Amino acid sequence: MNSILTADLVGLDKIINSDPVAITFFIGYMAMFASAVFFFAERNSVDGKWKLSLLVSGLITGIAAVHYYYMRDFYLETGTSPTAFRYVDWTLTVPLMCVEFYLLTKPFGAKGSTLTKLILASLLMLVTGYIGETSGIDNNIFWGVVSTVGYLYIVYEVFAGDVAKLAKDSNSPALGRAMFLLKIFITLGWSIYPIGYMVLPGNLLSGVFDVSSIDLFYNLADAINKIGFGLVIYSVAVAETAKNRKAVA
Ligand SMILES: *C/C=C(C)/C=C/C=C(C)/C=C/C1=C(C)CCCC1(C)C
Repeated sequence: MNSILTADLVGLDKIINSDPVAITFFIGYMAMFASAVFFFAERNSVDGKWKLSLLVSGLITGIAAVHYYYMRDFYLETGTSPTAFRYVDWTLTVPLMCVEFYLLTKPFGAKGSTLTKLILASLLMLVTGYIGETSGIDNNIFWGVVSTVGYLYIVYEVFAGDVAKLAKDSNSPALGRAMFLLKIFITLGWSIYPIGYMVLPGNLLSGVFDVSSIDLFYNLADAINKIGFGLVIYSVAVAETAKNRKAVA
């Protein structure tokens, strides 16, 4: 009887029987999809340079929506974590988030080399994180530490490196506000990922949480960082657009 159930029916069954991981894949997919539509549609209501920022937010959530569609199916079919899909998603969307940081500071003189450094650091973080998740119990702490070096470099750039210096010299209240929030996302929002990673067998939090909760951490963090950060940029864009239009009128 079970063999005739498609992934979708199995999925509905699991969701009805409240499998929290399945539920967050399902909600994550819907939320990413709706956010992408929202960011694309709202491009028309903001001024020039912000249109590109909203386009990038739409791409980030749109790419995530497609991956969540497949990750949800993979999880429902196999009951295991869709690690490879997860890292393909991040390898596309994290560099795009670096582009978001760059676009915020570009009007104040950010250089392409800053963007390159951020992207290289994020690739180091993700490639070594993937090796750690797939290389087994003995090595995941080592690769997690290497990955954290890439993460800490990005934190450094935003708090004390090029990005921070440009924001400081800009004297722009709007950028100041965006930077304040960006720092919260990078430190608190992004730190949820390494906590999820530490649930892996052999790592520091293994046994404290069920191993399937790794996907709960990642799904929660993705919603906060992809949708939440997109909304923050959106609110700054709307406020700046209104201010400019008032100044012109
Ligand atoms: C939209 C996706 C985002 C913002 C993903 C961010 C991912 C991280 C900040 C991952 C960080 C990791 C570490 C710092 C160490 C352990 C391995 C990772 C890859 C989970």
